[in-house]
Amino acid sequence: MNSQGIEPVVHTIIEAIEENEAFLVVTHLKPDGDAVGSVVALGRVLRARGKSCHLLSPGEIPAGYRFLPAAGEIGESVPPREKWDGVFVLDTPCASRLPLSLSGTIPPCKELINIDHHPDNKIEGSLNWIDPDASSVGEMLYRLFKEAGYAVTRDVATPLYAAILTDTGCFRFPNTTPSALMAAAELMERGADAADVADRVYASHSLRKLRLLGEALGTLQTACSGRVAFMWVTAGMLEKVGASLLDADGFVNFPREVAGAEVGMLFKEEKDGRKVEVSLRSKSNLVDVSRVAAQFQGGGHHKAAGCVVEGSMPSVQERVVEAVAAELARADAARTPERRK
Ligand SMILES: [Mn+2]
Repeated sequence: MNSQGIEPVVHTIIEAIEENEAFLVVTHLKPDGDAVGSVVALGRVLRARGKSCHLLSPGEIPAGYRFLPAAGEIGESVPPREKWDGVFVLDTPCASRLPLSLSGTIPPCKELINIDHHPDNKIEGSLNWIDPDASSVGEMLYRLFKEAGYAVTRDVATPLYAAILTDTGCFRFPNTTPSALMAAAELMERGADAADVADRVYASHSLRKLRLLGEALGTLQTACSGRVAFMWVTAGMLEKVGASLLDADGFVNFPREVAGAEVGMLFKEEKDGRKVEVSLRSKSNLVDVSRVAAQFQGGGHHKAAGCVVEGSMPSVQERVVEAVAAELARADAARTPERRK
């Protein structure tokens, strides 16, 4: 596969890399494997091209992804500089998801290069490459590196592979496309060790994380005649097992795995007990959970979305379950208009 299907903006991004020297690479708060893997891979490629490059930490990196950056590879703050040549914003749909150290603003730069696969991306870069069909930003970067003829060495292939693996939920989610699998296979040929990455991400859980999962699974329940499944994590549970909210990363997949559930949700109570973070997953094409998240000023994709809702755990659950029920009813009505009365 060569230039076929490559968007023109990719060539402009490659030119922007070649013509400039100093880059900043940022991604979203509460980083996932795609965010961390993409930042690390791009940073390594830029440095291999002789560019100066600063990678900004998006906050605490979940344990499963900490093997991706080398010690000191990601900085905690932005070094003072009047103007960057290029700022890359990766996998970040809106400025409110930028690292807190940026206070919602992107530092001044010649080129703001926005690379994402969220369809609702609202960052206005000078160069915007948004591909909602891409499994992950990792897959997009791999395409870019190949198009540019940049060397994808093992230390680049591994974080890109991890990005694709995690954003496709171990190649199980609907974004597991032929091109995602082909990219993953090619990254293995370039040195990514699939079994090792899977072990580090999925089979290296701390005891406290698994104990927290035990607490959370105890709350699992269904609503809407089993079409919605959800569970929750409270501040009390975190205290009991000595865990943090980061340890609940990925728990939303358990309600999603309940047979018959079309929507899976996880409710996480914030420390002060005043807000609840809600993760929503849709298993069917029918229900678009980003529509529900948007009602609570959140966002995301058709099948994966999230929001933070003010209120106590029971009241937030009630409101969000109600909104999901309404969305199910709306989707049902849209599917079978002939049965509507
Ligand atoms: Mn992503």
